Order: sequence, then C-alpha cells, then structure tokens
Amino acid sequence: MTNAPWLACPNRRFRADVLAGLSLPQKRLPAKYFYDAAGSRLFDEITELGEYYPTRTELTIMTAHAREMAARCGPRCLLIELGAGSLTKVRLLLDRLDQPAAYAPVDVSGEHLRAAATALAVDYPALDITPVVADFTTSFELPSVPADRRVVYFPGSTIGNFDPHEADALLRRVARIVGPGGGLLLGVDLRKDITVLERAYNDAAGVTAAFNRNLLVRINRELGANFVPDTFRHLAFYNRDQSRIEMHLVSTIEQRVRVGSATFDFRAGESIHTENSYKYSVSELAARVAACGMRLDETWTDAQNYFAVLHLTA
Ligand code: AVJ
Repeated sequence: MTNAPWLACPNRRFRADVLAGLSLPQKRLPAKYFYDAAGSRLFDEITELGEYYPTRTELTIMTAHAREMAARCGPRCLLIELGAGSLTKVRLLLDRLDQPAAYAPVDVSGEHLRAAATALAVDYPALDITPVVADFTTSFELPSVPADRRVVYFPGSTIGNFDPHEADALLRRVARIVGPGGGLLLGVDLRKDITVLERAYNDAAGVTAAFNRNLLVRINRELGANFVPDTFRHLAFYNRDQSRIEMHLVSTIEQRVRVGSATFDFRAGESIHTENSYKYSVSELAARVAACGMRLDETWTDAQNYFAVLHLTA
C-alpha cells in the first residue's frame, strides 16, 4: 500500500466553496463536503437503515451478478473506484476478478479511506492496493501499473449527486481515464414511487437529518463558524420536474451566522440547499453516456427495478 502525499490545501478550497455557496440568492453547499470522518460514519449508518434501500439493493445486484461483472472487466485490469467510501461493495468484485493488476480506491475522506484500505489489505494480501486521497471531480494521479485494461467502478449512485452537465463532464473524464476499450461499472438509483424515494431521505431515526446538519458542525470546526445546527431543520423532498431528491437545511429563525470574518443573514424559513440526488431511467442514462463517448454493454437490475448497475465501454 502506498501513501498519498497530494491533496494540497484542502481547507482553502473548502472555505472558498462555502463562502461562495452561502453568498448565492439560494444558499447552497456542495454535497461532497458531507464526508468528513463523522459524516462518513453517519453515511455508513444511513446505508443500514430500513428506509434507505439503495445500498442494500445495489449489494443484492452485485451479489447476484458479480461473476458476470468481473468477466466483463477482464483479466489483469486496473480497477479504479471513485468515491470509494468503506470499500464494502468492491469486495464482491475483487473476489471474482481474474488476476487484477491493482485496485485504486479514490476518496476525499482520507482518514476513512486509509482505514478501509488497511482493513481490505488484510483480506486481500496478494492485491496491489493504492488508495488515492483526492477529490475525483478534479484531476488526480493514478498508479502507473501495467494493466490489460482500465475499469472505473463508480457505485452507490454517486453520479446522482452531480447536475446533468457535471455528470456529463465526469463521464467524459472517465472515458478519457480508461481509454478506448476501457470500462465503466456504474451504479445508479432509478426513478420510482415518490413515497419510497422520500422515505429513504427522511428516516424515522433522524440519521439523515444528523448527516445533513453535520455539514454545519464541520464548517464550525474547520472554518471557525458559529452555526447553531439545532436552529436548522432537515428538509428532503422529491422534485419531480428535475427528477431529483433535494436536501436542504432550513433556518427555523431569523439569524446572522459568522463564517471566519464573513457574515450571512438568514430569514426564518430560508434554506441552504445541501444535496441533489438525481434519479435516472436506464434509457436516459444510456443516452447520456453515449453522448459522452461510451456505449452500454450490459445492465443488471433488481426484481423491483429500484437500482441498476451498468457496464459501459469507452
Ligand atoms: C451517496 C449519493 C448515494 O444520494 O442517496 C444518502 C447520499 N444523502 N442520504 C444519495 C445520501 C442522503 C447519497 N449517495
């Protein structure tokens, strides 16, 4: 396992993004900042909730079809995982891959990634594991190992966190990273009954609310702000026109908040838009992906058609 010395000045970028986002007429914060150590733990808790079907459903699909997926990846592939998190799903793939050249999980949450990679190395002693601590929406360095093919594994419907034009840009970058003939194994949450969608982001135990508010806790700690998280209410709903779940933090009172030396005023009821989670249909996604230079090779889904895993070729 090698170390990742890059990721320069992460706080400066965080500060700039927060100040810019809170200055917009509709205040917003980038969802990628949810994943500090506490946020990553809370997200792992979300994946265990009864209401949150995506992780469980994707795991079911992966379990049922891991052999075919690994066969599609081919022998001696370099597997690059984007937004790797806790490295749970990839094990199903690693168990079936034919002599993988290396595995490079990429994630912004450095501590969390390193701990997960260390645990993975215990179970896969022969595997070359190179964790890359980086924001995969910017350029990052990959290990230069000889491989027959490069495959990007992008599970969890993280693609859903990107606005359509950003998703296109990311898909084009993936096509470039893997090169002609390379692959993309993409997990995506599908459109479905709105009550099922909304329940998944409004769990009874309040874990998603805590996950959402933790962003303010993180801003307080890392940027010297004085948010009172309890004065912000968790709001999550499905926006039909945009086919997306929106998460917001709604100020319950009129207040002024300081972030470093800047101040921001909130009206009672004013929100910070913290996340979009777009829901796709397979045909729409296939069209998007085709426009980005890849073709749909295979689709696997669950019995309820809640979630899909796609194999695409660049
Ligand atoms: C990590 C993108 C899959 O959109 O469902 C879970 C994160 N946000 N609950 C999602 C999330 C609120 C999430 N993904």
